[in-house]
Amino acid sequence: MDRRHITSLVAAIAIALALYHVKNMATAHAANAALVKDSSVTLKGRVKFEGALPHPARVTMAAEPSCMKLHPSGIAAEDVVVDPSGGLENVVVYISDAVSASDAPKNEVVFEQKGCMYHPHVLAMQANQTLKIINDDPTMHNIHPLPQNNREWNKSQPPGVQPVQETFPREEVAIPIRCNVHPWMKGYIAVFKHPYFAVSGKDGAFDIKNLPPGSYTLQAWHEKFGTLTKKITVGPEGAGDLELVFKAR
Ligand SMILES: [Cu+2]
Repeated sequence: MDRRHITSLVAAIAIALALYHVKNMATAHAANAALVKDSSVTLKGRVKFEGALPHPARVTMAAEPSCMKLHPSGIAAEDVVVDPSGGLENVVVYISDAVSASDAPKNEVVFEQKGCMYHPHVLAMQANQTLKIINDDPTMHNIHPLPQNNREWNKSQPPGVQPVQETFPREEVAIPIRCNVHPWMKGYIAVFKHPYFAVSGKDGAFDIKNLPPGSYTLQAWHEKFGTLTKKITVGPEGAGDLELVFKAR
């Protein structure tokens, strides 16, 4: 083997070693990324109400015959919805620390006008995520968000037209939504720049997914009962079964 061949051989070995090193680095990096992703947990809990409940309000739709036809004997207002075990529905539960913002998910969230009520009554979404508003009723609605930290608008939506598509660019808990035609229609939309939020279901249960372990401030917002704050520590197993209790004042 002459000197030229030896030089080429040494160069080839050096390149192979370098490639091997790069490959190892990439594997280690991927493993770290997987570790960070896999160590995130689901925060689970329940929101409850304790004490004497406010008198249940009813909505009557006498002012609008087409709505009245759908609910001839009226309908229970949705401002306070508590199940027999005390579970409080429609509470926005979220991490309130300044965690870094993340891109809006590609999927849209749907807010429906059906039976002259809003479905869901309380919606939570990410900033800049697409909000699709549907009118399922045979009557015209006029959807009117009343934000403090976003742009106010209102749009008429006659029956059978295309859904309204909108976004809210800034965080806000929560934006009241009203209908300029039907004063009993009340809903709320909470907007977050991160994905760590949930709305409590019928039994008051909530879960917040993919939360990295750490110390956080958890808040719960209800349209009538205000805001609760709780400091939590999320370990590799989560934070146990959290209970957030609103008490009668
Ligand atoms: Cu309406």
